[in-house]
Parts: sequence; structure tokens; C-alpha cells
Amino acid sequence: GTKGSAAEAQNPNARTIEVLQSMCDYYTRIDDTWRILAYRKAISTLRRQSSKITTQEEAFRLPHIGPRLAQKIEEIVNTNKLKRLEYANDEPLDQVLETFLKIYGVGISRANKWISQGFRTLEDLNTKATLSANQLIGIDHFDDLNTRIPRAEVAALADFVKKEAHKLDPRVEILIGGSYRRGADSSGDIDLIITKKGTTSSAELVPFLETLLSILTARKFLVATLASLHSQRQGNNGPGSKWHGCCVLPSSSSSSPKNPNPNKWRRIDLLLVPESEYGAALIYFTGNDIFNRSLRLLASKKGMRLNQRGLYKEVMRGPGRAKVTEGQLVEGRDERRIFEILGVKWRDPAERWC
Ligand code: DCP
Ligand code: MG
Ligand code: MN
Repeated sequence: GTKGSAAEAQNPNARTIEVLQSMCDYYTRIDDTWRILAYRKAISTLRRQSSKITTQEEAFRLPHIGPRLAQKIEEIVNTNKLKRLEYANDEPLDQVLETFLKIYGVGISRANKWISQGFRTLEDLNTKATLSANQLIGIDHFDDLNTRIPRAEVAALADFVKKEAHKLDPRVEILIGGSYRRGADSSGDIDLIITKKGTTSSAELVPFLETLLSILTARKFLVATLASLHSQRQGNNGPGSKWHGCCVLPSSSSSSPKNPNPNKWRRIDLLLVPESEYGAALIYFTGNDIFNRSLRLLASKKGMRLNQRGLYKEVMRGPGRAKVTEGQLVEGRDERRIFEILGVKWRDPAERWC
């Protein structure tokens, strides 16, 4: 590149800088923000030196160079290479990354951090990493939670919930959303939309759900909570409207006399939706996510706003379509009406794959 100039080559620390830069490139690939920054600062310090830095004591005295980087600088000068770098380039890291990303709730930065800490297998994580309760569940039930759920089993699992729900309150309605509603042969999880006629806020359904959760837990149907109604990430304004967890279809269940997958852990999401927001929630929780994004973009182009609670009009927008005012609710209850007002032809859930 343009940085390989004559001036750079003449720098007494050129080789050291080159190796440190490769190390920095590696940390960039695995998105290790802190180390990227540390290496960049160290490299720029070295660039400003007029003499060759050869020992860790010398290096450590310079600004922005800590003890470990100082040690590495001495290693480079003595051996012309860095063991850590060879190790880093030797690993089939993409495979490891792929595995770590399949752990429930683990994103790219968490996975990359584990890799940079030297972890390469689920066993490494189990024995050496500090894991959250959810990460432990994701690792303990890794295979189950990465197996798609056959359509018939989604229906059987939902029936189990519906039966208990109706015993508790016959006016509560439960619908299977997500990929199941789009007609999928198999689903990644079970998305249940829970509503009741006459409700205008999900808070009205919270006591019902809390009782249902304790019954389903006692029946050994629910086996883990990943995000409760009171989880931090749903904000601090009272209980949220979503519950995420895991369930198992009891083998004795009458609704599944010949369940071919007994005792498998499945992901289940329970979503509380008041009748007044049912249509907007149906659109959102039916998806798919790309379809949702295109509907939202369309709404914003028409001066409206669509979210999982409703369609709003007279939304004031600033630069970059940033919302300035909330706007006024136009429709929330009726899924078809939302399509009509947006001026889009009705799309059957099975046609919402994008
Ligand atoms: N959703 C969305 N944007 C997201 C996540 C979800 O719009 N980032 C909506 C659309 C999804 C629905 O919520 O269809 C349910 O989310 P799931 O993650 O359960 O996805 P699916 O049910 O569509 O697929 P899967 O079979 O993998 O569960
Ligand atoms: Mg789903
Ligand atoms: Mn889901």
C-alpha cells in the first residue's frame, strides 16, 4: 500500500512495526476493539522514534506501550517474528466463530472476545470462560437449540400452551406467529402471540401470563427462562410484554401421542399483545424481518410510521428520516386495514418471505 514508502522502510523500527501491524490486522479481523486501539497507538509511537528500540525496558518507557507490548517488541527484534501471530494465523478461526455464534444469545463481539482469549471449542468455554446463565443454557443444549422444529411439533407444543391457557382464562386467544404462520415446514423457535378481546395495554395481560408461566413450569413444560417480563433489556417502565425461554414437550402429553422428539429443548417466545395493537403485532411477529423492514420503509416514505404497536401518521421527520414527533395512531387493531392504509395489496402470510 501507500504506507510502504521509502520513509517507512528507513524507519529503524520498520520490521517491528510491520509485525505489530499484522497482529493489529488479526485483531481487526476478530473485532477485538481494545487490542486494535492498543496496537495502533504503539505503532504510531514506534513510527516517531529515530533509533531502533531493542529491549522491553526501552519500549516500556515510551508512551502508549504497556508491559506485554514491550515484551512483544523485544521478541520481534530477537527472533524477527511473533509466536502469537503464527498461532493466530494458524487457527481455522472462521469455523470456531461459526460455532460460537450458534450459542443462544451470543453475538459477533462476544464470540470474537472468546477467540482472542484463546478459546476454540465449547469445551474450552465450559471449563475456562466466565459464562452467563443464558450462555450456559446455550452451550448445555447446543444441539437441541440448533435443531429446527418440525411443523407438527410446533403445533403440538402450541396446543399444550393453549390448553393450559384456556383452563385459566377461556377468553384469552393464542396464535402461532413467526415462520410457522408463514407456512414453514420447520421453525427455529415457537412464537406465540397472546391476546384478549377488550384489552388496550399488554400490562392487562401480565397477571394472566405470570400464572400461566408458573403452571407451565410446574408441568415441566417450561424448563428455562432466557428473558423474563422483568428483564433489564425491556426497559425500566414496569414489566415488558415478551417472555423468552425453553420448553420441552412432556412425553406423556396427550396432545402428542407419538412425538418423535421427546425431551428435546425448544426455544419459545411468548408475546403479550392487547387487542388494540393486534394487527400491527401480527404483522411484526409474522415477518419475515426483511418484509417488516420494507413495510416500515414504505410507511416512512409516506410520512407515516409502522411499528409492532401500530401505524401512525403525521410523523415529523428531520434529516435522514429521523423521527421528530411520534405522530397520531391511525390503525393498530386490524392487520388488513394497515395494508390498505399503506396502499399495499394484501399479502398472505405465506407470501411474506421476501
Ligand atoms: N422480527 C423482526 N426483526 C427482528 C427479529 C424478529 O422483524 N430483528 C420479527 C419477524 C420475525 C418474527 O419477529 O418473523 C419472529 O422472529 P423469529 O426470530 O422467531 O423469526 P422467524 O419466526 O421468522 O423464523 P424462525 O423459524 O427462525 O424462528
Ligand atoms: Mg420464530
Ligand atoms: Mn422468535
